[in-house]
Amino acid sequence: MRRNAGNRGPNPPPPKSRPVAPRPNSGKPTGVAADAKPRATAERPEKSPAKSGSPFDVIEATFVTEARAAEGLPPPSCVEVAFAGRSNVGKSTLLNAIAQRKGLARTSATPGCTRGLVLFELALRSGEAVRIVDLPGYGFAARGRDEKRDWGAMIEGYLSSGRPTLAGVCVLVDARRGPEEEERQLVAFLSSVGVPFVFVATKIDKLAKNERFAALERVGRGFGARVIGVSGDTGEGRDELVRAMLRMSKRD
Ligand SMILES: Nc1nc2c(ncn2[C@@H]2O[C@H](COP(=O)(O)OP(=O)(O)OP(=O)(O)O)[C@@H](O)[C@H]2O)c(=O)[nH]1
Ligand SMILES: [Mg+2]
Repeated sequence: MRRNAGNRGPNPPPPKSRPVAPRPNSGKPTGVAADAKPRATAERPEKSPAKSGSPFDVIEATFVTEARAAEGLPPPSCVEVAFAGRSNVGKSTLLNAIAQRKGLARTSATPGCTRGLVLFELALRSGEAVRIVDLPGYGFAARGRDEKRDWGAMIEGYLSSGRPTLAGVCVLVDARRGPEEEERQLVAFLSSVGVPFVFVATKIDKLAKNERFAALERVGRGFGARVIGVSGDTGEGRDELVRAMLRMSKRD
């Protein structure tokens, strides 16, 4: 798989990677925020009742595992696209929109809902399969220092693990905020480890139609990066994002 093929930002020194201690992986979800909405499907694949006929429709969505370190993930077998971004940016909600399943990934209004590397497998109507990885959010100050450090190590450990199936990362940025220091660091880190990425501007439904173009420009400014505007709530941008994910997964 060809690396360094995605959007490349400026290349300051990467954040230091710390060794990640492997933990036993029970295959069961762990560490869930108190108000998290339950995942509906657990290990059982959820069949799609809809028959819209788009090749990007998900006909089967399966929870694979939740791990606390890259070493706890199953052996690489199917292309993976990971979703990274600060807490509450809408990663898990977007994964549900991509999977066309409401309760697959846990979502919550309380930041810090996702606490491990949560892996799902999607089978598309086109016959393609892709795994999506829900990552814990970063930049949530109300978490304890130790927990933030562990999450940082977990995310960096996974992204720099050299997993051959990791095709790229969707870097989520709230369309109303634009990228901040954490996003710059993440992009620099991805560039330093040679993992392709695309920018995804979330919660686009919160902006009026005539504000969106400028908001997307603001998200990509300074990175020369492609930006896809999405709403996990309304599904806007979902097909365009799935196309971008498949493109990343076909690069070699
Ligand atoms: N209006 C709107 N709200 C959204 C959208 N996506 C997510 N939200 C809301 O934002 C909050 C956080 O959503 P999550 O999907 O749990 O965010 P997350 O990035 O996975 O958060 P962590 O797991 O804590 O990192 C929830 O209250 C969602 O309902 C969106 O596209 N539009
Ligand atoms: Mg989440």
